[in-house]
Amino acid sequence: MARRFATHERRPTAALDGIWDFAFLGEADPDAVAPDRIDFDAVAAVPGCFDATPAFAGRRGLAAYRTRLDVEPGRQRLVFDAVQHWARVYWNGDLIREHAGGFTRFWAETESEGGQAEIVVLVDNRFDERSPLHMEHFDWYHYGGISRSVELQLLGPVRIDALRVETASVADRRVNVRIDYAADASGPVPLEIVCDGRTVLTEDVELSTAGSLDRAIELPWAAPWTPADPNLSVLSVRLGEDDLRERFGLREVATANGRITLNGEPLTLLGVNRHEAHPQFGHAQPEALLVNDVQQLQELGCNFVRGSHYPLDPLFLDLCDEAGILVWCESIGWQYPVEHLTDPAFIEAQLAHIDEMVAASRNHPSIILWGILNECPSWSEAGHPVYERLLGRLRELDATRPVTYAAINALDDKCFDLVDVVSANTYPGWYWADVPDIPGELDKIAAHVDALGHAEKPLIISEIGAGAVPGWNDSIGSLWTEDYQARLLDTVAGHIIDGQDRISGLAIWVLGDFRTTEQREFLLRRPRGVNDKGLIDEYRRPKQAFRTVQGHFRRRLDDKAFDDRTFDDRTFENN
Ligand code: ADA
Repeated sequence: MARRFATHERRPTAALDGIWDFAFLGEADPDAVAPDRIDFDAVAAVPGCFDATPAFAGRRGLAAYRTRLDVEPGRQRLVFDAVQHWARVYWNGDLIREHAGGFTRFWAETESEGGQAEIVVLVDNRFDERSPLHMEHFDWYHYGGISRSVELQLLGPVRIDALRVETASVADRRVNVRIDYAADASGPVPLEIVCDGRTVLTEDVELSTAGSLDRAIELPWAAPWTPADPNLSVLSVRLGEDDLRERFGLREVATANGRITLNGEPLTLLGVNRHEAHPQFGHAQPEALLVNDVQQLQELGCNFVRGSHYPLDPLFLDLCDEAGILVWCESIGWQYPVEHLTDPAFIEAQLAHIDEMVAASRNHPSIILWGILNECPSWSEAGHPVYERLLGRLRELDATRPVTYAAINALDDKCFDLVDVVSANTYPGWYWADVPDIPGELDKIAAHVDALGHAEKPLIISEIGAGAVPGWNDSIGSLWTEDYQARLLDTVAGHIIDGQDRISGLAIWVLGDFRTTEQREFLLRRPRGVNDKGLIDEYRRPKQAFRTVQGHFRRRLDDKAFDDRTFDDRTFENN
């Protein structure tokens, strides 16, 4: 896949990225479409979003992608890093996989006798019961297409399906490794683990037809991963004739005395939210754009980015690992109504999506926090069990990271008892109140959270911001001007950094402008059809506020004493 390291050295893999045949089928019902009867009259880039291209701009409906290639005989695995947002995969006319939900990796498998293979993928970007995670009213435009890389892998009789590397102890340079495998037959095979080019384990293991192998590994040479010194290691596992490689960093995340800590050091998180969207590429982020975004985060002086509001591109996470940028990784969500949230089909789809998110991204050291359900009904009694279930799933999957969600109204929230980190979205000075009220509004949230008995939990302002039409100013600094946005964010950053010490994280809304939903009521509140609370516009050109925020963030990052305030270290414990 498009990563910063090879995930396989032994397993034969072929990148399928490139130009595929394409057909837009519009209103067609996928059940009524025969893959061999499609008239492929156009082409599309993979990865790419068809509705961001001039020929199919803004089209919503069913689309078909096709590619052909020669394959060796054997078990084939097609790996999709993301398809927006419903997919059905055919191999030489046979249906081999259906998948609902964008932004996460899934795979489709089949046996082949070899020779030419024709792969057809039906892709649907409509809002219907097939795609319970995606809703039209979300405040972003749902682009459709095969939006991330596709790879074909040839599998042998033993398959490594997942490799998890968790830091057991930074001090002892020890990690726990779990290898999930499947095998055609039980029996002994060699296991070899190599880390950073050094063989750390060789043995023969007795496999069953599916299972996990757990090993503890010491890496005395490895240096810890920190934002200032993001040291990375690559672990290669060979099992029988198969292999899998993952990159990781030695680091421990914890919470203590109202702060998130990394390797025992309390963190102050200063950053932004980030959508993966571009007017020309939709949710498909060209590599150059990902590099651009990371450079702009660094230029801004960020040490933190919240992936709003879905799992981010694995390559972006690789770049954050290398840049030492701390990441909040969250499952898809945006103000689902209560009835939706409590629908069993929705809950099942969220659980599957969370499983895929964690499986695809758990080894990134940059991810320090898992999140779910942005601005959903955590204010309702009915929401509580749903939050409990989904946060519980995250904890089951990964006991090493704290969990959170962004609350829409912290003063009315009912689920803060369920999280390790309290996070509040708030828009004083924009949707209500005035700029001078902002410090008081933020302090009110902090006091409320403490009064609820959560003073020990870290508190993050997970969204705050103002709209600014790029290039727009007037003589009085009114709403929608760059002046107003800069003034508001100056007050926010000034207060959080210098005016208080309870809130230890800030994610400004938002790094870049992005297109919003086509729903009329939204468009009336979003000039240009764009959510323009970006510090940069949708083409990444800085607005005035970029420099204002940069002044605050850079000053803080340069002030080494700021994070040296001492707190007792307490390893994060799952409850
Ligand atoms: C919310 C939401 C964001 C965005 C923002 C805004 O906080 O979480 O996705 O819609 O409001 O711009 O109003």
